[in-house]
Amino acid sequence: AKEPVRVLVTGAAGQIGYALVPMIARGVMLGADQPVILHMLDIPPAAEALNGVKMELVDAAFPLLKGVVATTDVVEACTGVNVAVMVGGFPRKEGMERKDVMSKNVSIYKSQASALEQHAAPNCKVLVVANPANTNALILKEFAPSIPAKNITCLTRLDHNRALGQISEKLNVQVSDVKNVIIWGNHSSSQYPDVNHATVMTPSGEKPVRELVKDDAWLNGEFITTVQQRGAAIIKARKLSSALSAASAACDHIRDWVLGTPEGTWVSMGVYSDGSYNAPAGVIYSFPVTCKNGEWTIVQGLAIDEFSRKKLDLTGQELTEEKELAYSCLS
Ligand code: NAX
Repeated sequence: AKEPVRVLVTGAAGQIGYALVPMIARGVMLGADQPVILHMLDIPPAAEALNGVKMELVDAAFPLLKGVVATTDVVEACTGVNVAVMVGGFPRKEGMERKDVMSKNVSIYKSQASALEQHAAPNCKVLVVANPANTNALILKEFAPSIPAKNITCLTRLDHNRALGQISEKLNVQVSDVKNVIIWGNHSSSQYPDVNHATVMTPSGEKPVRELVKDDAWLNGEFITTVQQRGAAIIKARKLSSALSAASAACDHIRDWVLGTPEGTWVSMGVYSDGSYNAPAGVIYSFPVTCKNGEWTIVQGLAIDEFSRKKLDLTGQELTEEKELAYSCLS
């Protein structure tokens, strides 16, 4: 039997946490044959709710779940974890300045970076979900210098999956037949969902999305804004932000990272930028990546047209500004 993998979920008493922990305990994240021990962290005001989640995990009698740590102590939460999914953060409240929200999250991610650096298992893989996801991940990276930069990522897979979903709805095809969309840049409304290299599997082989959709106005307009604004549309409809889709995307992200992407398929991940595609280096930027042996690699050599270039630059510029804002909160 395999050794259990320890998976940390921060903000585990929140709504994404509530959707995510049962998925992890069912093997959706790491495989149906991989036992797990869940480490759940939240803050003291949520301690009772967190304990309730722990009670439900016990009651669900998940065969793969070999243990649950539910705590408000960040050191206890981080100790020995192999995977860390960072969902906890400070939400933007009405009337709050961008700088105030950034400042709260910078201080959270700075201290959690140190705890992970000192107490997580070697080679721990980190996924930041909490917003501003890219910049929280960057702060985590900066304050955990002994964790390799390649081990720190942020979630743009939800946006990627939303783009696949929109194409599948438009063409009335199975979502599993659509692949290789790309989310470039920031997990914010400046992100650029790009279909220029995306394909659909049809009875007569793989076809470019653009050839099948035959509606460039839609692909360059409504499609992009729908994906960019989808989070807001969910809030409007549900009066709560995306949770089950976010949890599912977090599982997809870690599963593909650990177990690999299928041959010929790439996915979107926010990773530490080396300046590929002339994106700004030194920010966490979402790129198309393939994964093998537990490591991601940016897909290289894709053609970027003028329309795309502007959008890649715009979202990159926003990330550079967020980085500056985050650093100004440190001093
Ligand atoms: P909730 O407010 O329901 O849950 C957040 C939880 O984090 C709360 O239980 C809170 O007590 C806890 N928390 C706060 N500070 C903490 C700290 N220092 N340590 C540990 N836990 C702490 O929010 P939820 O809807 O679950 O969303 C969580 C985060 O995901 C938000 O930042 C949200 O903006 C972000 N999202 C990111 C997405 C992405 O694709 N990257 C999509 C979904 C989501 O909007």
